[in-house]
Amino acid sequence: MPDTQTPPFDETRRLLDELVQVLEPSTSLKPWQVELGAMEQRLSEAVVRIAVAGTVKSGKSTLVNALLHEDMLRRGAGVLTAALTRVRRGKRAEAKLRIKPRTQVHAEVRQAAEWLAQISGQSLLGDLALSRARDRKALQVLVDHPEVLRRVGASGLRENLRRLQAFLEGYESAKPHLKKDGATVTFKSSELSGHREWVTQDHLAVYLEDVLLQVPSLPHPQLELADCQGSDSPNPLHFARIQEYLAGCAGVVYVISSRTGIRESDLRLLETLRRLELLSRTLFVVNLDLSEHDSLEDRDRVLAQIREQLLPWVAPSEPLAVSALLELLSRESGTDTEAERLRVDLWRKTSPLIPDHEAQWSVLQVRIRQMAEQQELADLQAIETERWTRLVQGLGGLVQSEGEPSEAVTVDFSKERELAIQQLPNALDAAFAGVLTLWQEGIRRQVRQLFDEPPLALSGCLEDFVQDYRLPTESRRVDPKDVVLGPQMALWYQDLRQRLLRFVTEELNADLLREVRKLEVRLLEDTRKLSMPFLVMLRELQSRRDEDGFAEGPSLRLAALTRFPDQPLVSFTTTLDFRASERLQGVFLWGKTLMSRQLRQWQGIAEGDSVDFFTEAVAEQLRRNALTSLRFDIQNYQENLIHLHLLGGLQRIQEGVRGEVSGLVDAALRKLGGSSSSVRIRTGEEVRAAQIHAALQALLDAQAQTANTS
Ligand SMILES: Nc1nc2c(ncn2[C@@H]2O[C@H](COP(=O)(O)OP(=O)(O)OP(=O)(O)O)[C@@H](O)[C@H]2O)c(=O)[nH]1
Ligand SMILES: [Mg+2]
Repeated sequence: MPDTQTPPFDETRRLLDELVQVLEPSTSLKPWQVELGAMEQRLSEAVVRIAVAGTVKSGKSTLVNALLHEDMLRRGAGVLTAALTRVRRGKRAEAKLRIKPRTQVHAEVRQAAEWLAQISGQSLLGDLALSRARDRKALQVLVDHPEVLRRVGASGLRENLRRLQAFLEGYESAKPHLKKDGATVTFKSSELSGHREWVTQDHLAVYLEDVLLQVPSLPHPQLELADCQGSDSPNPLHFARIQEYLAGCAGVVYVISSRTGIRESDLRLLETLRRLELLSRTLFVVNLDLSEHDSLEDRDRVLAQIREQLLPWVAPSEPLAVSALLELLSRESGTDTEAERLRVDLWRKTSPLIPDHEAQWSVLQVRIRQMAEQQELADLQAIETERWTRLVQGLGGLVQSEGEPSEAVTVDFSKERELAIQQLPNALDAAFAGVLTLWQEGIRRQVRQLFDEPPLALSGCLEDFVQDYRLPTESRRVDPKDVVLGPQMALWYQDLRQRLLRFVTEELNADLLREVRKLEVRLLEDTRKLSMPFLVMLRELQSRRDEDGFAEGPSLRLAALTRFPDQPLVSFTTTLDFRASERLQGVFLWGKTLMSRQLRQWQGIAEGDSVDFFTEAVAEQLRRNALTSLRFDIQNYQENLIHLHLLGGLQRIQEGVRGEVSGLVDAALRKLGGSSSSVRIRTGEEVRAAQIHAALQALLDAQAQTANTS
């Protein structure tokens, strides 16, 4: 997106500062200054998100680095962290690492430890804290427990074990940054590369919530590129995070390694893109390994195969083929290894694919720019430009440099009219308040529908899944006594939970996220309808009062003005994982009582029959427990969605609209002779004022010209 679309804020601010010197001391320019700041803020916060996604080791990080012309992101990162790295443009290179809040770290440690404790038959302290050396020692004993190590293959256990190990190992380094509400660690200038250690080493990465890189070399000012984790990480939560990010994306760059082509593990990512309706905004990029393909024919064969594999998803598509590593190492980077350098030198000398790579790389850059120049952002820029025009015109009005105040400024409005205008923001508030109850009802009903009724009917799907759950087949060989007294029950519950998480991530999340986005759009539409008459009224009033007239914003601009606030959508998987360990504790204790009763009943029943009967009874009990906790999770998710996300978001939109209305009201009142007629320029400074006026006028003309030419 060209920079010229942004109004010249700096210049306007400079002129404002000069105006302060020229005008009477009693004239406050504070509101104008605040308004200008707010415009810039809104624009700087508006981003177009593009996710760089693909399976593990397809070359995503290498591609992002190549786009930045620098080895900023660590290539070949581990899989334990679920934090994706967002890259934005900043004046200076900087890495901001958000560290998880202390309570979250404790909850995660506790959750992992809980599983291990159940399995090793140990009991855990009530208030386990990483900050106590004694507790860390106890956790270490748990991690090294022979029983845990013996059963490490069980579903989900290895993941918990690795997580707990990582927390313990990284504790000393993370300790200074563990704060109640989380903390941000910033790496700048010469220390910048220090952030890599945090991202790549599991024992540090496990403490990370989120990574934000700011780099001057990002090609577009309002682009956010996200380097996602490999989509085939075995932990369903990692994939859920990727889905959550994708749900708010404008486009996707999908990286496929030419070494592997489309694999089984690509299918679920493709399916997610399809369900989120992102396939049409996905750019497929084949990362060519130049060591693998020594002729054009060979490359074309690989590309043809990939194209064919993609056919069921996107038809007909021509993936771009580039070598991210070649592109990256062709620039000065400094962190590449000797082996890499030699490899690239060899490619440069021998590979017949280089000219094509160069052409395709240019296309890739253009396509990314096109994705970034997305309508939504263009709309937002148009709105801010319109506001800025109003502001500069208003300032121009203050500087009556060319003699007499114009007719328009002195036109008299009746007091009633002025009062009516003043009342507009309050009237809008009243209108919002009036429909809020209705909205609340509507939102509640629609969120419930997602779970209870077609087309999604998620509750039914979830219940079916749980009802169909069977214990792993080897369970038949388990001695009932093991279940009651040993770790078996915990392992089974863990197994069910893991499968459920995977099912939700793969089958339900994407549909749910998409539907919630649609719900947001409908709510925006309602808000727009409601606020429209107020804005139209004010605009009309303004345009009639204003000599030059206003570039009238079509209703589309209003839709963009009331975009849903930039809040990540939380997927159901995340809620499902929340407090799972506490629930386990309850289930486990409860299960134990039940099972000991059952065991007593079976004393005396013939051996062979009892085992089958017993495992079926356990499975039934697990299913019932799981259903109870699932219903609780659904309710929890719905409440958060309704209150924190939708209603909270609506409130922020309303504040935005109200701000807009108040701004227009102020401007209208100023025109009605309020402040402008009282402004007098001090003698002797009129020449300066005339210059300022001319400068403001020139700014407006220049802006109008760029708008016409672009
Ligand atoms: N030989 C060869 N190596 C490559 C190529 N592209 C990337 N690599 C290397 O492969 C490794 C993995 O690349 P990454 O860019 O980290 O892959 P990724 O998709 O980000 O991997 P994850 O984040 O772990 O999913 C790095 O060491 C890269 O330097 C290529 O075209 N050829
Ligand atoms: Mg990577």
